[in-house]
Amino acid sequence: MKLFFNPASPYARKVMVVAHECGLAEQIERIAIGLTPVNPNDDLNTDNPLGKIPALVLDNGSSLYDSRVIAEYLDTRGEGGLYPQAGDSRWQALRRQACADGICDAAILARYEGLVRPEEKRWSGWTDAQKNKFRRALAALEAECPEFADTTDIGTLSVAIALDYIDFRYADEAWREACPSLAAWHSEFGNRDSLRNTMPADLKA
Ligand code: 99T
Repeated sequence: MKLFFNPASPYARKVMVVAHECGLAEQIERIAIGLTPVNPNDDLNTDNPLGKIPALVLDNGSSLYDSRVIAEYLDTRGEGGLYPQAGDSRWQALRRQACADGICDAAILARYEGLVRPEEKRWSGWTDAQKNKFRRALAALEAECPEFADTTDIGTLSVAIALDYIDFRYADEAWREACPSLAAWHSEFGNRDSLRNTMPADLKA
């Protein structure tokens, strides 16, 4: 399998975390590409018409995207057990994954506003609104932290990855002060091998 990948991407990292959890990491050849919405990559566009990473090219030549689809595919193929099969725990795991991905979506949109948009067209109201989205989501995770603190599934792994992404791109964001329970959980949960082995290089101790 070939994975269009970037070390900075929290979505690509989620895929690799699941691959590690499932024992499939060695079967994935990573193809690192850099891109933004206005600097697309032709090879990637062939396999994902949306031009986003991650995209996984299977051995039969077909491709899968986005990270949620790829992660569940790997979990099924590797029998990872990261997706509760029934009941409320399934929906809470999937909803936490959506919350974590939404934190990354908002953080990336705020980042692109400063990185990609021409300076004279930038709008601080947009950036602030995106940051408010991820701050509200972090506050919600702080409130529910006792409910998921002892759980390892696609939801909690995604939350840990989103928190690392905030650290990576928004080092000045004082989320630990605002979310002490989440910070304590993150510090402990982040010791899992799958998370340690996929940490963005700039964040490694
Ligand atoms: O939007 C684009 O055209 C290029 N951006 C991406 O490909 C980002 C890279 S993270 N990926 C996604 O937005 C994928 C989201 C999708 N819902 C999924 O796979 O879950 C780059 C982060 C950074 O550089 O800081």
